[in-house]
Amino acid sequence: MGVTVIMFERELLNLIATANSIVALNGAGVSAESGIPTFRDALTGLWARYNPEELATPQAFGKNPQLVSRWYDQRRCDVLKCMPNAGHIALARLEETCRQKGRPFTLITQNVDRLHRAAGSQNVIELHGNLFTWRCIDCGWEADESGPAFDEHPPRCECGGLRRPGVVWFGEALPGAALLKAQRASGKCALFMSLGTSSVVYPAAALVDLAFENGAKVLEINPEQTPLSRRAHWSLRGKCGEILPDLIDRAGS
Ligand code: BJW
Ligand code: ZN
Repeated sequence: MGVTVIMFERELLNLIATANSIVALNGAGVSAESGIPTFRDALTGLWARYNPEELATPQAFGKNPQLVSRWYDQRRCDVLKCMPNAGHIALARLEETCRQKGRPFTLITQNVDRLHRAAGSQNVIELHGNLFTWRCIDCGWEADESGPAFDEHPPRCECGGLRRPGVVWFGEALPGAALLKAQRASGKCALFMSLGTSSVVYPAAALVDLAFENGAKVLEINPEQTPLSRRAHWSLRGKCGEILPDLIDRAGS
């Protein structure tokens, strides 16, 4: 088994320990170590011949609602078997430490798996919705459905309309209040952490620009290079579940 040894700069540790406002923007890589495939990972089994970017659209749902509904139901069932990993837990701990010290900490996630809540994070901004909320495309019915798989795909609403997952597909607007909160926090933070995201999906990928404009320092953690890597003040190559706990421990947070 490989051992990741990362030397953290004192400035970064100090910033985590003292920054008066921290934002963490998370992507699928944060949940990878919980066993949840990243969004752009090759799909397996039945889904191997599909491109996730083509399934996550209103057009795909309109064209083949059964296929899209089955894909989301499969993912929902898979996620229910997964636990938060060390990265999720470290972020929940950092939030708690910041809360005790009266320092604002904002966790913004693009993930739809709700694992941050399961890890104990209290304030999570879900930019792309989540897999557990469903809504009717006709009457506006909306509910949390965390139970077993449905028999019918897509599930039918009492009004006769189709129910769809409460996630944000390509071409759809993000939830306005969540986006505004994320933009406000990003625009006034001192440290912006971009964790486990490919930084290619907008408007989430533009939040870091608000942080840069405000003079914030930017930390990225990702095993791969991304479009943000060259611009970040620190771009650490590795897994969030390995780097984050160590980083937060050493910062004394
Ligand atoms: C690890 C790791 C480990 C692995 N540790 N790291 C500006 C420019 C260009 C295009 C656009 C633009 N503005 C808007 C667009 C269009 C579009 C877009 O961004 N397209 C780009 C792809 C080009 N955006 C939209 O359509 C958005 N809507 C919009 O803009 O609406 C405008 C509008 C306004 C008013 C009215 C109407 C419309 C909506 C975007 C919605 C995104 N939805 C999805 C699906 C959610 C549901 C689902 O899960 O099925 O969200 S797409 C998908 O991408 C998902 C993710 O949340 C999101 C981000 O992906 P993420 O998290 O970065 O995952 P990956 O897989 O890409 O990367 C994982 C990373 O982890 C990798 O880098 C690995 O290396 C790393 N990793 N293991 C740390 N252990
Ligand atoms: Zn309905």
